Amino acid sequence: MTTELASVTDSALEPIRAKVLAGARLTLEDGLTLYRTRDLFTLGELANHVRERLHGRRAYYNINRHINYTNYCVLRCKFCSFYRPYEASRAGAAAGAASAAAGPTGTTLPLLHGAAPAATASGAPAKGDAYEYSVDEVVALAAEAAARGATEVHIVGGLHPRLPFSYYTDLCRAIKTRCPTLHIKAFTAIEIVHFTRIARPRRTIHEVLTELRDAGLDSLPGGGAEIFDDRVHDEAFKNKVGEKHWFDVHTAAHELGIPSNATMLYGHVETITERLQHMLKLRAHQDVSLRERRAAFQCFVPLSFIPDGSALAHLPGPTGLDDLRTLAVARLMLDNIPHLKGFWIMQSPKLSQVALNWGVDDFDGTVVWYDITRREGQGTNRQELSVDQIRRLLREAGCEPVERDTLYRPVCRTTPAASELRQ
Ligand code: V47
Repeated sequence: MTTELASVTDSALEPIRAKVLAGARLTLEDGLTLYRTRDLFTLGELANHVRERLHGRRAYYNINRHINYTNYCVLRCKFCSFYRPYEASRAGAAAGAASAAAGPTGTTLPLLHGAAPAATASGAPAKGDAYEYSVDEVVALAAEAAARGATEVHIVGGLHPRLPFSYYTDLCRAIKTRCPTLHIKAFTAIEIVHFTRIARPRRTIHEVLTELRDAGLDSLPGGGAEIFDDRVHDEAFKNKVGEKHWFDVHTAAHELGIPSNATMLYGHVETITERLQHMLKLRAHQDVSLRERRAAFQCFVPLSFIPDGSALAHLPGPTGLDDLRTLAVARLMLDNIPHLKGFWIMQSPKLSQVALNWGVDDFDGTVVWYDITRREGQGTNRQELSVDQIRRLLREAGCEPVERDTLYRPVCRTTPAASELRQ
C-alpha cells in the first residue's frame, strides 16, 4: 500500500504560470483552466504573485459608513432581498406620510413614507419593513460617521418612484456643507440611469453626473453590474437596465474624471464562462479608459450571492472555495484594474482574510450599517468591524494594514480616529 499523497499539481497551469510571470494577458480559455483546476495552491500562488507585484504586502482598509437611503424600489430583481414595493408599503403606513421636511438648502423635501427610521439607542436608524430617509437624516448619519473618523460615505438605495432628482443633488450638497472633507461615493449606475428618467426636464447621463459632481459627488461605487449577459439578465433581473447602460454610465463618469469601481454578483444562475466574459468586458472597457479618458476603474469587487430572503433563496449560494477561486481568477484576469476587494460583508471577515493571500488587497472598511444583505440569523443590520478588528485580521494574514482614502492614498493620523478607540 502506498502512503504517497495524490499529487494535485496541474501541468495545464504551466503555460499560464509563464504568462503571469511575464506579465502577459490571460485569455478566456486560461480563465476556464484556472476555474477548473484542482491545483488550488498554484492558483493562489499565481494570484498572490500579481497582488504582491502591485501592492507588496500592503492591505488596504478605510474608515467608512455605508448608508442605504431607501429600500423602496420599482424593480423586482430575483436575487435581491432588500427592495420593498412602494404602493403596498405606503398603504399600510399612511399615517407616517403626513409631514414634509424642510431640507438644509431650503427646499421642501419629499414626504417620509413607511416605517420612518427612528433612531435607536446607538444612534443608528431602526429599519422598519420599508423606509426612506430625509436629506437631514442622511446628513446626520454622515456627520456622525465623520465625527468617528470616517473619510468616506458610500450611499446607495433602491429606485424610488417618487423622490425628485433634486433630492439627490440636495443630499450631496448638504453633506459637503456639513462635512467638507468627507468623500461622497454614491449611486450605482442603475440609480444614475433612473435619475435621467425622473429628472424634469429629462437629462442625459452626462448631465446627471455633471450636476451630481457639482453638488459634491466624488466617485461612483461599482454596484448594479450583476453579470453582463442577456440570458442571466432575463432570468435574474429582467427589468433592470442592462450592460449597455451600466457601461454608458461608467464611460461618462470616466470622461468627466469621476473614478469608479466595478462589481460582479456571482453564485446564482450564471455559468463560469459568463463570469469570465463579464471580467473580459470590464478589462476591455478599462483599456480604453486608461488610454483615452480622465478616470478609470479603481477596484473590482466580486460580490458573493447571499440567497437569504430573496426569490432565489432555494439556491445554495457560493461555497468558500468558489469565493476564493473567483477572487483569485479575478486578480489574474483583470490585469489592468489596480485593486481587488474582498468585501467582508458578503464574503465574511474570515474568508476575506484568507483571500488576502489569494489576490485580494482591499478589505473595504468599517461599514457600520448595511441594509442590502444580511445573513440569516443576524439580528440587526448593524454590521460593523472596528479598526482594531480589521487591522488584526490583516496583520494575521501577514499583511501591513494601510488605512486609505477612497482614492487609495494612505491616511496619516496624528491622533487615532474615534472608530479606532476600543469601545
Ligand atoms: O448592486 C444585491 C448586490 C450590490 C445581493 O464599489 C447582492 O466599493 C449579494 O455594489 N447577495 C450593492 N449581493 C453593493 C455594491 C458594493 C458593495 C461594496 C463595495 C462596493 C464598491 C460596491 O449588492 C448590488 C447588487 O449587485 N446585491 N443583493 C445579494 N442577495
